[in-house]
Amino acid sequence: MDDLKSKYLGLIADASDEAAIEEVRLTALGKKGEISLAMRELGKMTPEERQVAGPALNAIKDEINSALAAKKTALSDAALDERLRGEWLDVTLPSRGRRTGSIHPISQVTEEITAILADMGFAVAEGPQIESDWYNFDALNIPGHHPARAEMDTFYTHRATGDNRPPHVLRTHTSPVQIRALEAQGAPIRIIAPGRVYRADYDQTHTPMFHQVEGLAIDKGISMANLKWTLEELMSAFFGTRVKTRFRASHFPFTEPSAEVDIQCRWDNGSVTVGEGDDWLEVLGSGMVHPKVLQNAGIDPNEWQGFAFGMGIDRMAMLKYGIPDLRAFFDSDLRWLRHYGFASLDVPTLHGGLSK
Ligand code: 2U9
Repeated sequence: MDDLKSKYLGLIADASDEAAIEEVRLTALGKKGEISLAMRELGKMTPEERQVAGPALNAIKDEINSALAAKKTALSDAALDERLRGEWLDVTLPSRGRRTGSIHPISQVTEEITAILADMGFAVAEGPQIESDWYNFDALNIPGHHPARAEMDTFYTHRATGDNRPPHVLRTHTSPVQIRALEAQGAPIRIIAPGRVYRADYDQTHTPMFHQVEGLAIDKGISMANLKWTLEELMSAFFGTRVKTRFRASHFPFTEPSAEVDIQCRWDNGSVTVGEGDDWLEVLGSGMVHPKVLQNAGIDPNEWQGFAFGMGIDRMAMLKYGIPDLRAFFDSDLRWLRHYGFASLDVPTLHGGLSK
């Protein structure tokens, strides 16, 4: 009995992994294990012999079982220790610096202009960038022979042969958004439409995609005086200083009368300062909405009238933040974006400041 016991305790001590332990267990205590077979022999013994051998075998069985369990625990503790030694981590080390992204100047300026006009009661309207001829041109009183409709300036969608649906255009201004909103909501209305627009033009001062904000206010008794105040306030709030404006008579198909709006500025050796000096810079188009445009949107021009205006966001961003090259806006150059970008949590508001 003692030999049996020391044999298995020795085997257990020598076992180096779980598989080896299991093998020892089967050899000793499995169905055909040595201890199990010995226990079966108990039946053939005399009662006296059995009284001695029974408890002794049971004691060996218990001892082997607890030696197996202890060895298993020891092995898994050792494995865990080994793993912890390999996966050791110094949590007191300083963290790695993480690059933060930045808000593009065009997004920033869109938010700034939106904050100023929202404070005056204008709501933001949005619409599709692929438009029908009707919403982009006809509804705005832009006739079929107008140069803006020439294929040279406008991106037309391509149609497969046999597709007879009328072609669409990439919107050339955000005015169709306002026609749709006016048609859907009726008058009175005060909305602005910021967004991407497309014109087939590419040089120093033009990119085929650029950004506009247009505004529209329709009510009873709206005049050019309301328009002039709104734009002067907008420019002063945007540039953060009192900015004089100058209205020059102009012509657009969708407004009558129409005016181009200049802001006061000064040029010194190639760079421009807004709100000072005796020079003028054209930044806005505007006018009283043409009666035909109101009619096209289902509004009675004898009852309602109002003003509209439009400006290029990209140009406003260049002016305010001294960005010299328009095309750099769309180069996705990370160094440029880090230099001209804005902190993502500095959301422009009138109370918090439009920009830091
Ligand atoms: C409706 C009626 C009238 C919007 C207007 C302009 C004048 C204008 C240009 C400024 C620079 C476009 O980005 S730019 O090239 N815009 O001169 N836009 S009035 O008139 C509207 C709009 C909607 C229903």
